[in-house]
Amino acid sequence: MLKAILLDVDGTLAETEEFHRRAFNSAFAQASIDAHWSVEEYRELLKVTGGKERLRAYFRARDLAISEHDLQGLHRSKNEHYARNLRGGSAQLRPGVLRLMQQASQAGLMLGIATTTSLVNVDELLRHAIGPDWRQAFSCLVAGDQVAKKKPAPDVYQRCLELLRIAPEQAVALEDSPAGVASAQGAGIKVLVTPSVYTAGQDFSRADALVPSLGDPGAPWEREQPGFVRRWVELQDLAHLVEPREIVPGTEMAQ
Ligand code: XBP
Ligand code: MG
Repeated sequence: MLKAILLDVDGTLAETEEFHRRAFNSAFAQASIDAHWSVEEYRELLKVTGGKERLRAYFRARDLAISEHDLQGLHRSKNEHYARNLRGGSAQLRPGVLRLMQQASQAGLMLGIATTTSLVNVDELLRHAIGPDWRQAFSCLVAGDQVAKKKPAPDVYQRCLELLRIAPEQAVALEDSPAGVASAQGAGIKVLVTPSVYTAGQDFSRADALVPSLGDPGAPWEREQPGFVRRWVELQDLAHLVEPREIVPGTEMAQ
């Protein structure tokens, strides 16, 4: 039986990666580092999960020396710009996120966060999108720096399962990236994918379900999606990922 919905943050709860990209560029400029990440370059760079890891990989690939101390400082500066960008911008939750969260709570399901991003960034986003008491909506929150390995490793999801004391088949993960799919499935959890602007068109053939967004009655999908009764994701659709609909013998071929 479904007991928990585990949510990725960047790209899944909200389209935050553009805010991150601009913040990286502001941090480079502030530190007089000759680097500027374009949208196309950032799409590739996102394959390295985690902001510090992304910076490290970028400098290493160009043989640019940067001390660990300076790298940590650059990442902190990026997060400060990110927070400022979010405050000044319009970071909203993606369609259907709040509705499904409310439906899940009303149905007695637990909500958890399993993310690669830093804790300060989760706080910044959800304080604006949900309110100062946002933390109360979640039974667990595991961020990248709290585990040994970030996504695509299964660590964040495994830690969520431990904290919630549930089995993998009692949870469903919501993700937007192939690394997120690998991470959740590595922990034995079924995944529904809603690609984000930065992951659209990537290979999601391993996802357990793939839809354009969670959708909403006020923002339905353009067309029906196989396996979904409405033009948005209902709580029942997530429950069916872990408990497939019963097939009554002899009715499989019925018209
Ligand atoms: C996505 C990421 C993050 C952000 C930056 O994480 O890869 O690294 O781009 O975050 P998720 P930090 O989708 O799992 O939330 O700079 O805070 O690491
Ligand atoms: Mg993501």
